[in-house]
Amino acid sequence: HTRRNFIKIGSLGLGATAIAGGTMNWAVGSSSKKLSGGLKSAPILKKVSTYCEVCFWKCAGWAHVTTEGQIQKITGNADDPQCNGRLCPRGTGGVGMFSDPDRLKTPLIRITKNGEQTYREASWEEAFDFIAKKMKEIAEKDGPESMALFNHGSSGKYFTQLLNAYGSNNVTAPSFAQCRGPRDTGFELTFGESVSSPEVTDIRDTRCLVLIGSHIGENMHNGQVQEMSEAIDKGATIITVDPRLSTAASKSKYWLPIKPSTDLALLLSWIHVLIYNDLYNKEYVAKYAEGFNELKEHVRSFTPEWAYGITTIKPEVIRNTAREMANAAPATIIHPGRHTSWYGDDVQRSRAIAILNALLGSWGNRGGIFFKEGIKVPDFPHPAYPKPSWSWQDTLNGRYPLAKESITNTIIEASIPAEGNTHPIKGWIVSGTNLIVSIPLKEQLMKAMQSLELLVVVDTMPMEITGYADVVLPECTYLERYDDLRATPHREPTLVLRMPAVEPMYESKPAWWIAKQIGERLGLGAYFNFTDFKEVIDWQLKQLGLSLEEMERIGVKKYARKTPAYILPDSDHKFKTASGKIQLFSKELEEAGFDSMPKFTAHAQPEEGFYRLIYGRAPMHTFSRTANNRNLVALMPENAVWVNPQVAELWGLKKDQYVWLKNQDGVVSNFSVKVRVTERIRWDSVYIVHGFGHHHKPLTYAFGRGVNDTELITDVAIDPIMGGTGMRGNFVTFLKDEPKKEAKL
Ligand code: MGD
Ligand code: SF4
Repeated sequence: HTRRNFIKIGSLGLGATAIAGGTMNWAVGSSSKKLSGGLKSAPILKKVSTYCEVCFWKCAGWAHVTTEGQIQKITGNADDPQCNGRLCPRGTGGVGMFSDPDRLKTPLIRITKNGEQTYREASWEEAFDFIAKKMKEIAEKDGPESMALFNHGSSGKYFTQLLNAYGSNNVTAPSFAQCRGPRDTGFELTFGESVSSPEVTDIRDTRCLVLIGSHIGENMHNGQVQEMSEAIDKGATIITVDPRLSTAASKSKYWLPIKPSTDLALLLSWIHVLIYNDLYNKEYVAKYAEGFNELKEHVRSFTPEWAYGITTIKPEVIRNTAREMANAAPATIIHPGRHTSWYGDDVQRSRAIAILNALLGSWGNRGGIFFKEGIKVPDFPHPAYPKPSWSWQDTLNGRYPLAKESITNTIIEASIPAEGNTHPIKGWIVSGTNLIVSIPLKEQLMKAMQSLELLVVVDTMPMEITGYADVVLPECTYLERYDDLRATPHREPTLVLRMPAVEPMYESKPAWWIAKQIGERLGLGAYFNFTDFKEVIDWQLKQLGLSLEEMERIGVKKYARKTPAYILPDSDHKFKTASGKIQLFSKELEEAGFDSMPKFTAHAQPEEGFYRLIYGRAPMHTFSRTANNRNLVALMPENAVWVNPQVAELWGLKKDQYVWLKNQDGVVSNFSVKVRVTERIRWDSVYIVHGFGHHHKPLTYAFGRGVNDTELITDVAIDPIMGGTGMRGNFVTFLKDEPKKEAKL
């Protein structure tokens, strides 16, 4: 018996009334001309300031609005140092998010009709009353701590405020345990702070950039890509470590096609060469680091010859690349990466990367890692939040002692009733994250969703996650709303305004409004003491001595730095660790019962006939959120599985043939995937781009295109230090004929 059957929103014939009520503003930006049938556009009336929400680089831009109220295109704001006036293909195609005909149009409430579960269209009032009633019941029965929020993107902020006001801080996002958590933890342990987002890597002025599995260029973080091509033009050496010839690898002086899962051995051997060949920055290390002697002893035996046997990278290549790094230092960056939850020992790999940067003197030097600076935007006044009696830390049950942010998977686990589950979660709000595609271990996720007393999903699109909700709330897209000022610290402090270019389509509403309305019904109106979010921004700008009118005109406000970006000569710089010194040897790890310095441990390798499943990004898509964007689907409609020619021959696979993938646990992909035969991938691995293989029919553009890597990730190696879910220990084989499958939904 399932409490919550999956409901296909599109099968309900909903939304007709709403469509008639809204204006259809089709995008006619350059990338969408083909699709929108060459619609003639009216003259441009105004340019409205926004920042992009297609990924979290948040490039500042202008929405060009015609006299007929259509968004004709989005362009970059030339004053924004994060994009320099140029958007990436996804940012340009962002209008497709707004004009998507499959958008959620009205609130929906799950009902049972003739014994079948279905949704009915509801008014906002009804939806809010439903949610408030359930949230009150949960607070009374189990305490407000039993509500959790899963969020990603700008909208999460308002629901976080709602939950905090209600009495819970069980707020979580996949961006920690499924993504940058291991990297941030590794760098915090070493330097006392993380490398942030956008990363504080000084790529523009670097002379040597080392990429370990970070595929800048395919992983399209705008400013970073621009800086990398600038660095290449200026003659920087690029060294790329990747089992696949990524775009970055193809632009590199050295491509090290490493055996997957062995990166830590290469890193340790580089540390060995720097120390034992006297190539490290002695002055910097003596002045700013502690634990050098322990490190030297620790890496004594990690010679390039040792690493060769593990990584398949030749000893002279390891020595030469170490020398290149040292020659360019301190203008050398061993890039910390971003999506780093790979093998379960990812904090230690990130530590090794941090240590290399330390030995080269990168942090605090031009062309290495700079100190960020930002503008502090004052908080809009609100009463103090109540103190919850327990929080996400309690869902760890003593595990992952160095987790600084909450872990999606332990919140999911706490949502499954079980003996000994002393901190049960009973309700979720899910905003801006398609958990079905982003969270590995699908069975656990399904069980949790079946157990909940309330599941509210706030989204712009009928993504898979919406089919499990009790209530679905249609949020308007970033082009139709105000949001917080962008104030993320980076090389130059900036403020960016996002305001609505057009009125929200259909019945959709901004998240700040949704959170406020729920709050008011829960008696928490004092926490949302404004009528329109515009008031909040106006107030904040005034505190900063600016005005909304000026920001509307300029979009981006740039400030001069007040603090130096690099360590000044003769300064007595203190790092943000407890002792003020870089931790080559980590006492904190030792005290928590972990290795104080990184060690290599071997990971499982594929059995015969199986290949390691590696995944990554494409420049036209972001996770699963763009998969139905018609502008971007036109550029890349589906993913393909990259297969080495040797393997293709062995299996008799031809270019463009469709195959199913089956993993080590017998899980078969939902759909078939096109074969791409290429020398650019090692024979022991296959590669697919993440975010495809949607099985929700209302996503008319995304449905059935390509495969979903997440459902093939059934073996997860959890990092004991911070709970990151290592997802790269899964192996697949090919099925050429359509497998018999049970319906999965
Ligand atoms: P998306 O898949 O892009 O990101 O995973 P998610 O956070 O789930 O889904 C975003 C959701 O937000 C979509 O449903 C979209 O329609 C909705 N949305 C878009 N704009 C708005 C808005 O303005 N408001 C609201 N309310 N909703 C909006 C990302 C996560 O996945 C991350 S960060 C990483 S790094 C991991 N990557 C990854 C991987 O590479 N491989 C595998 N197998 N799993 C992964 N999981 C992680
Ligand atoms: Fe948007 Fe591209 Fe910038 Fe990301 S990098 S914020 S998708 S323009």
